[in-house]
Amino acid sequence: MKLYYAPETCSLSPHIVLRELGLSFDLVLVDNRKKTTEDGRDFMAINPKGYVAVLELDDGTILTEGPAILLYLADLHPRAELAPIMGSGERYRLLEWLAFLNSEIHAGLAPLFDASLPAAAGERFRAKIHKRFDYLEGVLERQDYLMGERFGVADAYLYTVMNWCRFFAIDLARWPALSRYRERIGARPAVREARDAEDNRSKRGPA
Ligand SMILES: N[C@@H](CCC(=O)N[C@@H](CS)C(=O)NCC(=O)O)C(=O)O
Repeated sequence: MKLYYAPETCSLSPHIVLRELGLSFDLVLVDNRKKTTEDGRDFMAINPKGYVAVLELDDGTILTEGPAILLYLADLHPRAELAPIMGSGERYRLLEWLAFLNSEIHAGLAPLFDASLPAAAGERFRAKIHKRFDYLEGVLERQDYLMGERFGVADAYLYTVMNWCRFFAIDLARWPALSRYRERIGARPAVREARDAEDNRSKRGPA
């Protein structure tokens, strides 16, 4: 398998899950501005939507969209219990979380990367994100992980997008349970390995 990724982006979440599962995979660095891969290919030919994450299976099949990739990976090793099995009631709870993270947190934070965003619009996005974090704070005051007592794919996703807060001067200290959660997930060996690997490879820069 190959994971096409760009450092500090949402592709960190499937990267974490690949390592949590101990799967063998290659990382392919994408230059998101030039839309090229580190081995000189046209990234638009790999994902015409032009964004990471992309998972390429050994038979060449391309899978895009973070939530789909996360579920695909978790289902390769159901015994690791990073996602409830298909058909179970809990599976729908996980889908509920992935939809919330994708549409409310990921898509809620992403516009703040746009340097040309008018200040007033930025404030509206921030206010909405604050409300979503208030909600998450309430959940994480009662439980350690989004799905309850076990780490799972939704946690890899929330951890990844929450890390963007430092780029936008959103001080997580305002949400103590969320801050502790971020530290808890960040201390996992697979998470540290994924971050270190992206750091070291990106320092080399795209070829
Ligand atoms: N709907 C996609 C969005 C993926 C996405 O937003 N990728 C960003 C990085 S976090 C990206 O590569 N953006 C580059 C671009 O859109 O040009 C998903 O949920 O996976």
